[in-house]
Amino acid sequence: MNIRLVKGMGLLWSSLFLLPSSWAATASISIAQLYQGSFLVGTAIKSSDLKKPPSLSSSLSCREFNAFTAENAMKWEHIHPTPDTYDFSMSDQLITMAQQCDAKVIGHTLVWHQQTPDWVFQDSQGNALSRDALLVRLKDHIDTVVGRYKGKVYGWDVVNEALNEDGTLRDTPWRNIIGDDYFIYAYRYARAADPDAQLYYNDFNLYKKAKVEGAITLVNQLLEAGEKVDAIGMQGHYSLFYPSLNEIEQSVQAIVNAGLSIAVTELDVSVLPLPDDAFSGADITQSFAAHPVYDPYTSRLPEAQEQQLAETYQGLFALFLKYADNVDRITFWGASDADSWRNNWPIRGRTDYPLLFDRQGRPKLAYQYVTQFIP
Ligand code: 9MR
Repeated sequence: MNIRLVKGMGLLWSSLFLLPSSWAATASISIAQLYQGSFLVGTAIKSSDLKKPPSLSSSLSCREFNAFTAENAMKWEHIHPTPDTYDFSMSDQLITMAQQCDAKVIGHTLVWHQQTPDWVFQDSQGNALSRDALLVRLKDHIDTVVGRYKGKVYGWDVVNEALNEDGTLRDTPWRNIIGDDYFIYAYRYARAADPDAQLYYNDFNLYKKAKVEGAITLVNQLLEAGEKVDAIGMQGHYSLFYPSLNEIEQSVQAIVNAGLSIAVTELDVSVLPLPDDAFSGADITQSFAAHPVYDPYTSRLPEAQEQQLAETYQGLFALFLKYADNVDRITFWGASDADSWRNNWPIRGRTDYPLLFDRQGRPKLAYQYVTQFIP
């Protein structure tokens, strides 16, 4: 067997290797510890976990991961629901939880066209804001949110999903009102509010050549304008059926060749079939009618698919390890299958199995594959 060690885990390896296959359920070494020295391993924290009292130190997320992203809590509609109201209850809780668990906090997200209330783009009469007025509003939001967590947030997804699939700039209210340079202001304001926080550009489907080239162009424009961008966030909403490892590697290489770093920001691997006309990625405006043919594993995942999922994850981790010098973090979009958004997209109410832990929070075969054998 050709075993490649995770950087810095040599001492741990010999003891792990002797453990029985059920070791993971009780092992005291977490996936984040195993990959320490290579990259952070994070998870998204759902809002319901941020409404509880701060005693989550024994939770799965706390035990296994060392970077936390709020799945929804820091999005504009939650953190800044009306012009004069900020609600920091859940985001403060995320900071507390991260401190208890010794995890980094990733801020998600400052500028997006989704989950941003309509009032953001309107004046008090409901008319479209001018460019200058929207820039003032954007600066106020970033100053307030990033400023509050200065020194406490490791990195921010500053602009999220600004690109079309062909790599051109998406039409959003931000672009329509401010103009093509809207993202330059976002990074400028973010750096001014916390000069030490990492800043990312985050998007899905970056395994597509045209889209990753669009992301690299966008980041280069920012750098040429004198702004700081620390990494491109490849979301990583994948499936057993797409993309190929080769497609992902081509994109990773394109980013590395451009001299940029990578953060895998929202990793999950759906096992469910999709309608032919469904689009890969994470376009949340997509929705299809439920049909049993698209929901085949309601009681359990058959062994063959469990195995395929494990091998897919193993391949992904082997790939990220190969480029570990340029990969800062791998964040899963959730911890257990029960919590995954993939159960509801692009068809509501399905039973998907996209993560490393099952519905009871027990490690799956995929967990064993990414923690034991990296080919
Ligand atoms: O997982 C999130 C889900 O709970 C929300 O309903 C959805 C609404 O926008 O956003 C999901 O997270 C998205 C992330 O913020 C940005 N990339 C795509 C993710 C999946 O849609």
